[in-house]
Amino acid sequence: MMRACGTCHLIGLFLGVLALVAMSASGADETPSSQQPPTVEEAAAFIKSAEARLLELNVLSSRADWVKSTYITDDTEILAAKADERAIAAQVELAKQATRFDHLKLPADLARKMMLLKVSLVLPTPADPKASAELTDIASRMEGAYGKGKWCPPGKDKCLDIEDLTRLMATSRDPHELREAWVGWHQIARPMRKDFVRYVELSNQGARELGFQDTGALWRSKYDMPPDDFAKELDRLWEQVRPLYVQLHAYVRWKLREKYGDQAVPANGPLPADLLGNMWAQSWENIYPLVAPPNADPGYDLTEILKSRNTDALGMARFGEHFFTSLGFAPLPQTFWERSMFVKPRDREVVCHASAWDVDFVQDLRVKMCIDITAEYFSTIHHELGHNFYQRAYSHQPFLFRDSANDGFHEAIGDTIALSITPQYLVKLGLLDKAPDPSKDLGLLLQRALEKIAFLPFGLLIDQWRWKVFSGQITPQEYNRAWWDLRLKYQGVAAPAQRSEEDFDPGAKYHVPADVPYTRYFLADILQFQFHRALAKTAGCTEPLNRCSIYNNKEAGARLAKMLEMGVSRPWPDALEALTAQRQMDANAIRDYFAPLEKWLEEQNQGKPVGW
Ligand code: X8Z
Ligand code: ZN
Repeated sequence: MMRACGTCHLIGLFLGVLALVAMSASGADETPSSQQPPTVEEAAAFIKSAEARLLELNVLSSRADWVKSTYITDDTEILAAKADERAIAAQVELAKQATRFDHLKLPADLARKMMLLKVSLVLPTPADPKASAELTDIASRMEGAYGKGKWCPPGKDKCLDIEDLTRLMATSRDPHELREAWVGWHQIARPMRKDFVRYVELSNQGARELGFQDTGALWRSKYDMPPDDFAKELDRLWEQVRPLYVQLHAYVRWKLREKYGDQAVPANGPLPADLLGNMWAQSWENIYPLVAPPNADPGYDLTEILKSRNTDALGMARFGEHFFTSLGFAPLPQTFWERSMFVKPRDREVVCHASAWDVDFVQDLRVKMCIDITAEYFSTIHHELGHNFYQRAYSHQPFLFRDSANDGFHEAIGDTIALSITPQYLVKLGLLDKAPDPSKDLGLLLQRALEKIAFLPFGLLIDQWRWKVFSGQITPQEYNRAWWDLRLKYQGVAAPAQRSEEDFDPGAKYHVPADVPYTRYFLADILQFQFHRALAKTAGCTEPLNRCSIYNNKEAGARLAKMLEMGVSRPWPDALEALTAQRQMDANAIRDYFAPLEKWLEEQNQGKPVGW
């Protein structure tokens, strides 16, 4: 139903309790009053033809989007916008027609498909053709603007794109250089602000025509529970993990003070966003060398190993595929290797932000990435392949069920596999001679926490901002201030330079101009540890969770496949239960995984300020 990541706005399926009340009143139900009440047979025929029509239109828009994302020009942007508009308009029309069957008692599968059809748009276009075209044009243009974004340092002849800047943020320890790069990149978003304001207006209009209060309400309705309950569920999960985040934050703060000085990093305050090894301060693993525990360093660096073995981009993808085949999944199709984009082309603009595609919704699997040979990209390729293996696993489902149980599941699969990249696994692959002894686990845990625990508040806050923007609680005059308020509140991070409402810092993060909901990554961060714990148990691992790898374990593979094959045919708690025997999302798994580290952090932080 969707390309995972990237261009997910077409039909990001979502489930849940629906407020389509306004629909009939808005004239959506065009059934003449003289007509007989609809029958179950009519409902079945309606869904059958809807699925065929949506499949055809979405394949076409996938193809147009693929070309646009791998060759950004004015023409490809327009062609993609047109194809997207057609597919979305059809979906909107069908969603409105489906209300005709609202009062009919339907078999469970059919009822679920009706519900999915009605609630599945991420970018709801208004019925007015002019407004609809304007909205899809804007969406296409904003993603293109991000893809083309560059910072040209004054006095230098080379402009830097986000890949160059990602490398710089990851490796530079020069605070002046880091700040310049940070400020430079954030400038690319300023011109997007006007488009974004209009995008909010138009997509809200579309959401209201579908009976939702605004686009945020639409986005929250996709989780098999009332939207307000879902928001509360997020708060509950965040409260479960916050104490661990705060400990990590405090520890990193005093290490950064040691490195950059008391002036640069306040004792009790937020961390400067440019000193954390990542443009968005969303994960901090690149500053591991600055914070590594004494005597507990694992003593190897995967980036160095991959580079010294001359691993290339394709080789990285082969490692990822190999993990999945070791679990019993069939190898990727030949077309995957022929049609994917693994490296950044030299001669054209592309959207480098990694994404995974299933262009024909059956087996035309592809990734689109600009791979660098680093440990970070080693994880990312596993992340992307998780999407592809999920897509293929549910491809035998009817069209409306071809999606993940909820969007957090889609994001969690590849990451779950990446949790199995343990030193013992690297030894099996021949990448490492000897696994470090258990006394070094602390270093490995800290490395992982810098990636996974640091990410949690970031994963949450992007949509906390967008939901308020869609609801009007945050107005365009305060976009940027509200953004930094949330970054302070959740992450305890501050802008490294003066900001104003001339800036549009949210736009410097891919998923905002690309219209990709972000809460899914927060959910995935929690879910992947639940999945890992369950699969490790299936594989018979009795060691601490960070030492468990499901590599080569066919039982774990079969259990995973069973959940993936369900697609979105059942409410997500059913899918979760199939894998984990739990029906609730539960942050205890991630807390348990990091428990030894948490204890150590608390000891380290004794007598030091905690919080901001
Ligand atoms: O966007 C992604 C994936 C594609 S779905 C590379 N991620 C988020 C991000 O980069 O911000 C994965 C982790 C979070
Ligand atoms: Zn993803």
